Amino acid sequence: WGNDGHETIGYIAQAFLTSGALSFVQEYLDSSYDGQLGPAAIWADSVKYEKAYEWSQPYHFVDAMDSPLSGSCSVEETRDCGSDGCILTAIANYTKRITETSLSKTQRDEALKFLTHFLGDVTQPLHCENYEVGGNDIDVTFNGDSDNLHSVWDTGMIELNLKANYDNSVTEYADALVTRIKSGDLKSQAPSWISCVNPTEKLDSRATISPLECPIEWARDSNAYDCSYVFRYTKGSDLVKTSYYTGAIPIIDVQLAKGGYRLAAWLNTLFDGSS
Ligand code: DCM
Ligand code: DCM
Ligand code: DCM
Ligand code: ZN
Ligand code: ZN
Repeated sequence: WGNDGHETIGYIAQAFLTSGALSFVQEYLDSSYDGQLGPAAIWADSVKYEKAYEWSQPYHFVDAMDSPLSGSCSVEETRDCGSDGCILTAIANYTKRITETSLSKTQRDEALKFLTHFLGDVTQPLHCENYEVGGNDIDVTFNGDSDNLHSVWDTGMIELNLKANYDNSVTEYADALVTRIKSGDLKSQAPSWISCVNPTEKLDSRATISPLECPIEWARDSNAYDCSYVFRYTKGSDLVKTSYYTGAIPIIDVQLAKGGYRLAAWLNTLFDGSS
């Protein structure tokens, strides 16, 4: 996701933090973010092209080597997560590091900022896809402009939706999604988004469940949209003039809502012992 998507996810998560997780955020998050996960959610993108953080570039996605155009979607850690790591191993790594009391405050702050970002990116269907470099190499027309399919999902459709329906305000959009989760149309499905969440159990070396289990489940959930929707656009037509954009908005809403709700549940489980 682009900045708007990540900020939306951070603000949604903030609304569902319980006391221990909120205390951790307030104590450990770089004070320039004022205890807010929304603005902190874009930090990982702001550093990834710096030499000192180049290693983190592959952590933003997993290149699923499936065949979405043939209707075959799948994510496999051994097949798809390169030796440099991917979003699956990054989430596992930073989940462990955020709880490690031997690490410095700065290291745990970075772990929090990485988790806040990667639990977001894992809900972007094209961040869980190898085909055409996650859609980066697919040229499309969006709202009269030349763009690529990946960028349209990261940024273009969210920006247009914000402008058309939310006063160009990320916080207004996040608030609307929070209300839909708490008492609206997303309430009944929200528990299923966090069915995997129990990071302390996953991190327990005695447990048989791998720390990759939840990230893999989340990546597969996103990747399924690559078969059901993402690549089913009409070639040569503006994505806004066809029904592609209108059909994508409910998917984007639910994916951003999932990212925020899961991030809160993840931190709540780590720092409050229950989700
Ligand atoms: N680093 C990392 N993940 C990697 C490679 C490096 O987190 N896959 C971090 C660890 C070090 C810093 O980057 O703090 C520089 O590492 P090194 O000096 O070992 O290259
Ligand atoms: N880092 C990491 N995984 C490791 C070691 C380090 O992701 N196994 C990251 C955590 C910090 C960054 O590298 O965000 C810098 O680490 P250090 O403080 O160790 O230089
Ligand atoms: N990206 C991806 N899968 C890849 C390569 C890149 O999902 N195999 C994402 C990361 C960025 C966007 O695509 O969100 C553009 O990447 P870059 O800036 O590295 O070209
Ligand atoms: Zn992207
Ligand atoms: Zn990213």
